[in-house]
Amino acid sequence: MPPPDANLHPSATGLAAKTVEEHSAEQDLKLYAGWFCPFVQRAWLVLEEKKIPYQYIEVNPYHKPDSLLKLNPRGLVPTLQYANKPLYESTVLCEFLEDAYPDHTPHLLPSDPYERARTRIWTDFGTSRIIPAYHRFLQFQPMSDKEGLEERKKEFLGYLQQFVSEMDEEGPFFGGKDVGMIDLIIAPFALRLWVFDHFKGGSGIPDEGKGGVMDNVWNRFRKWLQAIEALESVKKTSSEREHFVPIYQRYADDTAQSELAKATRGGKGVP
Ligand SMILES: N[C@@H](CCC(=O)N[C@@H](CS)C(=O)NCC(=O)O)C(=O)O
Repeated sequence: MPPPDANLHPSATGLAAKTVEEHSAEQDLKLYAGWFCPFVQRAWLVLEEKKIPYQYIEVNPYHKPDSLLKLNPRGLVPTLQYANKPLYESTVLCEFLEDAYPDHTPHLLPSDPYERARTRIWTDFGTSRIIPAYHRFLQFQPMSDKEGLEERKKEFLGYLQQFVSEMDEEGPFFGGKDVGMIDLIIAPFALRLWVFDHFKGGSGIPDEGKGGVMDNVWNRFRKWLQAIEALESVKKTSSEREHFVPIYQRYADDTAQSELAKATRGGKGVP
């Protein structure tokens, strides 16, 4: 059984490769990253949106070089080195960048305290409900258990609908016309929704006009996703799809499942 990184392309591709190159010079702020990782992309998007100077350092978190383990004993990406001190956990990093670089715009949290708190509630909902349900759906096996697969899909779509219902009516972003932290925290996972089409027979998100009573919600979701996909920061941190396929291949392979389950029980992160 191959390890999770057996087919891992070693570096970013496409526009992301150019961004990596532009950020290869030594800087005080260092992002230890894996090009493929949605948690990395959260912090990377914040760095790019706010134009904070940083050095991008590609590491393979499944091989955990000493340089990474010294900063983060769990050896996960993203890890930041700031003034020679370590920081990790993607949502913490995003908030930290907002706090530590107050002169860098755009500001990504609402200035109104109520809206700021409300954003945190729904960011937490994303992290504690949507993303775990997304992974349960993606990892579900065996594919022959149609009922089980349908249940996981329903769970994921239900949470996503709840989240979308909380968005500003006009948008296009969660809080209105400007992109915010909450958008950047959820975006990396939304940008990878195509993996469900590839490996799980579809995400279940209905095509335009096919959402029945939920059509408004799905239209709002589409508007949000289009705005996310159009962001320069998203383009500049996205690698070519073909290199993601081998990483997610193990989620399509029944025989890979028991090994994957073992790996994830051991606290291993999933891309
Ligand atoms: N909760 C962490 C998750 C980070 C994570 O799971 N990263 C994966 C790559 S996408 C990783 O480093 N995996 C290595 C491993 O599981 O040993 C965060 O939000 O930063």
